[in-house]
Amino acid sequence: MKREMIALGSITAAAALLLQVGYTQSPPAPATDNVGFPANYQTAMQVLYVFDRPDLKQVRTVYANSQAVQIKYDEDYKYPYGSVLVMENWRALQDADGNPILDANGRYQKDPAAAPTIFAMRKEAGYGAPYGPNRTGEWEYVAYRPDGTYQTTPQNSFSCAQCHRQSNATRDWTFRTSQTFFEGSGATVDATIRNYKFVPGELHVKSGSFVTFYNDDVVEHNIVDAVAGGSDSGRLHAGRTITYRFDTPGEFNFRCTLHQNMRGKVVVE
Ligand code: HEC
Ligand SMILES: [Cu+2]
Repeated sequence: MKREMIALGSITAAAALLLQVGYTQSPPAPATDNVGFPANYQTAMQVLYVFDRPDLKQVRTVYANSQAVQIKYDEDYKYPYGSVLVMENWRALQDADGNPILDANGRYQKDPAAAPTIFAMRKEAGYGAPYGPNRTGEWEYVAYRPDGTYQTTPQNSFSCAQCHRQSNATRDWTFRTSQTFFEGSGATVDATIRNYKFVPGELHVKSGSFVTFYNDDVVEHNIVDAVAGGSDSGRLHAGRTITYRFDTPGEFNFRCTLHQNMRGKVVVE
């Protein structure tokens, strides 16, 4: 049972009080589990993308079954019936201060002492109707623990549908599955390229740090060392990320050679 939240607007204080104490029922959701526990997802399914969630300090690995991996990017992509997407949420290995300990590629690592939660969504013909106003196409959702018990029951999975409505039908109600098309690595982002600008234009890091750039623009850019013969990222299309490791103290000036006056700097301390 959840207390109803209302925007007060123009209603009177007395009416607001009445509404506040009124309770509402949970939004509609499927009564039975039509998704099914994906017991062997780690071996039977393919990794679509790995996303490091800095706020939750989690490694999120998204797997797709053989139907779901078939989709190709175009303006309006649709997962075939029988598609199952699994997102494994795993606590990131952390140091004593709670900072994620990065691997050799600058990525979060799974904490071997932790157990994951397994979020699953399945698409079949006619699925999803029980969600009523929160329906997201023909997908149904459930979350499990590794032993197959429920983290989120079918009855409570309206919360999944409600949030996935923030995606849209064009992306078939998924969020980051396009990372695979655009080669976004899912590493936490330190700097972006946006509207023909490096944001921020100057970064200060300790030596040994990883810096991930994400092209959050609509066109290609590159990252080329201002010193002749230095590193060159090659063309980075929209949505792509690239990670560098800075070991030597000093100033590294770089630019985009495709656009005049696009410059940035990393200062290694
Ligand atoms: C608060 C919003 C929210 C809720 C609630 C939510 N999701 Fe998601 N889900 C996301 C976002 C955003 C992503 C992309 C990864 C990220 O940003 O962490 C995602 C990704 C996924 C993916 C991987 C495919 C994709 O869309 O990229 C699956 C599978 C998934 N969610 C299932 C579920 C299930 C099952 C539930 C309910 C138990 C659920 N989600 C609840 C927001 C949500
Ligand atoms: Cu550029």
